Amino acid sequence: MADDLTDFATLETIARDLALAAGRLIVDERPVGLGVAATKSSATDVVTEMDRRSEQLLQDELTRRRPDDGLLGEEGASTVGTSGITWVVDPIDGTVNYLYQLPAYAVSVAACTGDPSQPELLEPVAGAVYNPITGELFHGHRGGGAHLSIREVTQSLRASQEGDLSLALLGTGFGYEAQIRRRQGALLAELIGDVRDVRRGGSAALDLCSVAAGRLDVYYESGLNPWDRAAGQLLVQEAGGVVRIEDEQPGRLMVIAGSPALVDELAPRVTTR
Ligand code: LIP
Repeated sequence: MADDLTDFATLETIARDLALAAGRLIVDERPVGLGVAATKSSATDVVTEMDRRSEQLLQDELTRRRPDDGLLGEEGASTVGTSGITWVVDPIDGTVNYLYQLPAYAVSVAACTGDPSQPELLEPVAGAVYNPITGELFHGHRGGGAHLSIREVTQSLRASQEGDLSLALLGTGFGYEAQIRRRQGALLAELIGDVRDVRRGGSAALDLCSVAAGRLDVYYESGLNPWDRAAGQLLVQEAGGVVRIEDEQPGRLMVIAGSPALVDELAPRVTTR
């Protein structure tokens, strides 16, 4: 790239446009009586027709605006590009919240560099996460900082610098498979007495944005897919937070994000599984 920051800023603008468009779609065109169109890893890992329509909109827009880029989407979109940029998108992150009409779901759009054959290792360089219910648009690019725009007002984001775990507001989430959830619940039971309190929002993308905004001091979750975390992890880093992605166990990654001190303290406690 001739001028990375300029190009990254251009990619951020595209990510913002797409997240807004897909976010408006999933609210404005949500059918009455929306049901489950399909399930994936378990009976509770649901897909709706709006997940699919949102991803189709993202794919169509990226084909139009960035025809040489690659694409990886939660609902199956998968194309290898020639530009060195791969878009990693979650058309609705927090699908269960969306299905239940809990106002904590988002469209997550990230532009990444790296080898698309190893999606877990893709590096986000620009991204946007949009909650269409609150109107919060989190966005940023590598070297450009992290920001929150609500309608026409934009503010810079700064992650927590809390150093005391006992004062930390901790976020986490759980997988869709019962046996994994039991293990994740046991881990949380070990931690809950050591922190201020716990929040489980139901959207990793929004949880990571909460870390970037200082609304959570630290967050951990295992089993996330690249599309759940790509945009949010970039925003945490651009807001002065730290993101560590380590093996919880072979083949299953753990994401820990937050203030440097808390990530250092929490990481060994959540990865010795
Ligand atoms: C969700 C994540 C959330 C996790 C859920 C689910 P989805 O993604 O954002 O953090 O706890 O189990 O994986 O399935 O709504 O795109």
